[in-house]
Amino acid sequence: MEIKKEKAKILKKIKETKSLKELDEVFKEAQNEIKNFTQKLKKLSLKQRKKFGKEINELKEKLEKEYRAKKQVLQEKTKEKKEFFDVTAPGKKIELGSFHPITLVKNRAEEIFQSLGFEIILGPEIEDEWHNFDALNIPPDHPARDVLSLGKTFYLEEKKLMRSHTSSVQIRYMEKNNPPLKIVAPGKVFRKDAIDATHEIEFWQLEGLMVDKKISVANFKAIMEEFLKRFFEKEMKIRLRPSYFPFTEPSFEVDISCVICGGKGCQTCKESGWIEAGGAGMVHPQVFRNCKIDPKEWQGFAFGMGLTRLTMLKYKIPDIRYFHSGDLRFLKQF
Ligand code: FA5
Repeated sequence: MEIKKEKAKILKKIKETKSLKELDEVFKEAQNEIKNFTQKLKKLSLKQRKKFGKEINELKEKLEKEYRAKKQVLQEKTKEKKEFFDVTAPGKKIELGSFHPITLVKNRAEEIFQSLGFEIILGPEIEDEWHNFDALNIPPDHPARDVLSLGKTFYLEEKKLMRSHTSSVQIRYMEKNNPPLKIVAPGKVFRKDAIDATHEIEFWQLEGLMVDKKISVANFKAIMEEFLKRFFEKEMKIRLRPSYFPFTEPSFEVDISCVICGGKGCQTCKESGWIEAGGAGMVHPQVFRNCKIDPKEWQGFAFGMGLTRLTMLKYKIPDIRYFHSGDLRFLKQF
């Protein structure tokens, strides 16, 4: 039996096939040929049967292997043909994202303060007690430092914490730099506040610090009014209310004339005509001493504005919870 000759013939044919249909035909033909060989085996002696039986099995295996391999090649080719690329078809529009409203406000605030000569400084979100509290003259028994449910600070392991305000950046900067200083530090802060329309547990603040030989509250008022005028693109009034922060003396809350009603009184400002924008004050002498700056020689103001609240005012967003909602209907408006 001329099995070897047949084998070479079959493999050559498979190699030459150009379509799946043709390949199947060659395969079937070869299978029939193998069947013929098997039938002829019966007539042979035991010794010959063993010899040719082995050869037939080898041929069968080889045929199947080659058939599968060629089939895959032909299938790939037809797939490629089907993937027709129409160069004249209009392109797919790539969906572009946009800046989050808080980022827009942060960028604008940075731009304005930079033009007023302030440097932008960033600090870490994970802080230690020294920079978030002690150096800011906040005593160990202050309610904000309470680790139990009364406190508003998120504590981590090894006395680390999520900063509860950006005032920690003031300390980091004053420790490393000598006055005169003029910086703003935007960033995220974290507090265990009950969430409602105006409170989140993660929100943005913008810290400001200006230290020089003769800095007064008048300088602060002028800078703040200029910033607000440019930010809201209209004349803004501010009002300083006496307040208390351990790291400033005197301290005050900064109110701005209501951007919704212009000061006449409305729902947003609870009919008062004023909206609270942040805290501020003259840097406490002890804070200067903690940073190795002589309070007899230097003085300055510091402020901490709620950037998230400022964003709500700028875009008239009635509820702070929209910011983290991930709702595209909200985000696509900016
Ligand atoms: C402070 O955090 C002080 N570090 C500010 C400061 C800096 C005072 C420098 C003096 C000198 P206060 O806790 O009031 O202050 O927060 C400042 C502003 O952050 C608030 O006026 C408000 O606009 C915003 N804010 C406070 N809590 C939340 C909250 N849960 N969600 C959103 N905004 C908040």
